[in-house]
Amino acid sequence: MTTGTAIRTVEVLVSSPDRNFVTLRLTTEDGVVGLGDATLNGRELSVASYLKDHVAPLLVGRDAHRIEDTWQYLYRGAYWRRGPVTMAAIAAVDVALWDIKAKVAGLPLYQLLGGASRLGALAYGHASGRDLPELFDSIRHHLGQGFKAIRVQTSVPGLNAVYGVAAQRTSTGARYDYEPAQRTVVPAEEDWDTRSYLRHVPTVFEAVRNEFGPELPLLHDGHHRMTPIQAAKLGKALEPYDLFWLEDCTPAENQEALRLVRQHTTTPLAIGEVFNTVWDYQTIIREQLIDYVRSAVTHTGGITALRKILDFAAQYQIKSGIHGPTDISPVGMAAALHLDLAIHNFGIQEYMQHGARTNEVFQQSFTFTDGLLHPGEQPGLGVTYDDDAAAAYEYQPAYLPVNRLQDGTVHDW
Ligand code: EZ4
Ligand code: CO
Repeated sequence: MTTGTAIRTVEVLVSSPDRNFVTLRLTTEDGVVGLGDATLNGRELSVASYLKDHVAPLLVGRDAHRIEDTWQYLYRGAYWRRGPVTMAAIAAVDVALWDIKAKVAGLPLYQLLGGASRLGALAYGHASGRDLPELFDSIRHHLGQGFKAIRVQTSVPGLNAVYGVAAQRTSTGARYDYEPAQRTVVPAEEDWDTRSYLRHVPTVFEAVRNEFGPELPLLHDGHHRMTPIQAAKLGKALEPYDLFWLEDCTPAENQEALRLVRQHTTTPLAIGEVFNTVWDYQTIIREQLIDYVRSAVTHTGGITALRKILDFAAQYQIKSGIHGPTDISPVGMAAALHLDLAIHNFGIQEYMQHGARTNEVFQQSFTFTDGLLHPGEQPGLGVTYDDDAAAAYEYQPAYLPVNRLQDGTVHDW
């Protein structure tokens, strides 16, 4: 090792511009800076502590170039494997090391991952509405912004607040950007009824197809709420509307549940935003029970680990659909975009746009043109962190909602 690439400082930065973010900043003896995203929505400080208390002391003096070795050292070395907190912490280190390596090479990160396989990454945006007119407005708004694929979520008659519908929270003024975490000291509660949902959703997709025609790729997120047989029923009911994918139809910790869903429907399935290692995918990839891998770089141990999952998936013609909500920081999004550009089995990239305050803290070089995202040509990830801007936005407790059935039973959110 040349001493210049030894890690000199490790900083864990917590800021809350539009929402909470945990960012890892590594600096080498030569002064090269690498950023990693360690944000775990609603549990941010646990990852910050994991990094500060248990990882930072192990990194100082290590050669920043040894990415694979550092990954294995942190994963195997902890003895306690997997889990969202551990894997978000490892991801932050991994992405920061890739950022450093690419900067030392003087290349945008995607060049180190094999170079560009496409012009850019097809992105989908989040349209939503309480009723059809509001939903149609939101779809038109996204089409106007250049989106070529749209996720569709709506309210369900009889329910007060449903996952994915921005307009339910008009007080924030965030008309089109659905932001589930709320800055409250205890989680907000939402209500749920699967039968009402199953009756309503196909009527919404029928209306959207009638209005916008057969070409537009449409996606939908079931957000872990159905049993396998309910998911099978929904997939079947949505077949006439030719979805790009149905996401998280079941909680999917039980990978075998997908066998039942798969037997009944040809609607493509996407799963994995809450998964954190390849082991969560072992059965569903090998048995070809899904079509898209939904993991975020940030929650799956970084570029090193997600690349391996996607290479495994590629053997079964399963494609990527990397998670990209606003709780993935611009650093985590940039990492996703470099991977999207380089891999062969790219499917689609989720793109919820960050707010103005977030963009002030994280300066970015990505572009969004004709529906395609591109990470830009700056060496490394192409993201810088502005400490002065961040200083104005201190951490605020925030939680994802909790879901209850109408009789009060806690349900998957
Ligand atoms: O609810 O990232 O597909 N996107 C999603 C997200 C998740 C949030 C949870 O933190 O399901 O909106
Ligand atoms: Co989702």
